[in-house]
Amino acid sequence: MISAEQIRTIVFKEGFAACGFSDPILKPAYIMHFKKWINAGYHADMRWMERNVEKRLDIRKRFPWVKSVLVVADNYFNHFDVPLYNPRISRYTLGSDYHAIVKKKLLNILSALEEMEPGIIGKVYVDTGPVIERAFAAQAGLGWIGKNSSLIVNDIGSYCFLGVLILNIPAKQSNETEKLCGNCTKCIEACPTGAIIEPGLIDSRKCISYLTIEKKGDFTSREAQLLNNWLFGCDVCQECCPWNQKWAKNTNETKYIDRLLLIERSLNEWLEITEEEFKRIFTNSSVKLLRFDRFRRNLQALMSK
Ligand code: B12
Ligand code: SF4
Ligand code: SF4
Repeated sequence: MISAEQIRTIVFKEGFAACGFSDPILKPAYIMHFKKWINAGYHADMRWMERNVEKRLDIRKRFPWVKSVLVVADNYFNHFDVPLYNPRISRYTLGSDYHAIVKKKLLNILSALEEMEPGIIGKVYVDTGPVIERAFAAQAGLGWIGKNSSLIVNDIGSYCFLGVLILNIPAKQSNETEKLCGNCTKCIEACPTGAIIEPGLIDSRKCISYLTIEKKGDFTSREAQLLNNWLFGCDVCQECCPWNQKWAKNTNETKYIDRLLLIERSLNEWLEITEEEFKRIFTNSSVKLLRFDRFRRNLQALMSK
């Protein structure tokens, strides 16, 4: 039987910053938290979050063979000075599509495990699957969930992507780590739109990340006022976090920063971009789902401020 230590060695060889094992069963507090979020309508128009809720809350319903969940974190941080007047672009959108990058590395891990132990079954998810990744990451001891609802990985911070490998082999659940937010409320105070309703509970309808990337159709005049100069995504509740200021270090994965020069563009330069150029810049980027019409909508909102 492969040991957890052997798996960890393979994981770190793939370049991940942290990993851990979780039991497939989520603790009741995480289940309650999710139900509270969805029942309040905080998922906005992300209707896919309403589907398969029972399967999302209990992955054994979809994968009856599951015995453990390997959770990984991939650091995407890169230090840069924020140009003062340009439209802001969140760090996670400055590189190539993380879904593909993290997925490929997890599939490499699965292949290595299959070679070592025939009969292993695994299923990889990065972001888009019916899995509450942050809850598994916390259970797997990677870090703690901050009041901004991000998973803050010990010694790394929260600028990291998560991915899971659902496995049919048992592994002892790592210990959950101590929550280090303490009395700090910086993220709640810094959020420009008041989207952090209470610690860990985000109202997507007010969240700039949702509005700029996920929301379909036009903005209401109220929504257009909320962008606070963000063109794609929003990092305010991470930038203000003392743990990111202390721990964040540059990623070794150059693909996560291969569009870094985009932060240099002024609003006027963005406005000149044609649909063809837009496609060229953002093909295989993490914002590939953002269509040109939504990009133009975001720009219009920034112009109207
Ligand atoms: C829907 C979604 C969004 C929505 C809603 C975000 C939200 N906070 O719910 C929107 C579009 C707004 C969004 C924004 C962002 N997202 Co997003 N998103 C997701 C997605 C697909 C599902 C999240 C979800 O289930 N939300 C519902 C809520 C209730 O669940 P949750 O926040 O994950 O919280 C669970 C636990 O953390 C826990 N919990 C949290 N707080 C507390 C407090 C208490 C007291 C308790 C008991 C439990 C608890 O309970 C919850 C349920 O189990 C995940 C991928 C995935 N499949 O998990 C990525 C994911 C969470 N997003 C990610 C990222 C990077 C972002 C952004 C930083 C992008 C950006 N820069 O613009 C922002 C951050 C905004 C924010 N403050 O959360 C990463 C997070 C990485 C990390 N280190 O945490 C993920 C994991 C994608 C990935 N694979 O890397 N996102
Ligand atoms: S991503 Fe921005 S808008 Fe959303 S909760 Fe964080 S600070 Fe608020
Ligand atoms: S800013 Fe403060 S409260 Fe918010 S996540 Fe960071 S440590 Fe926690």
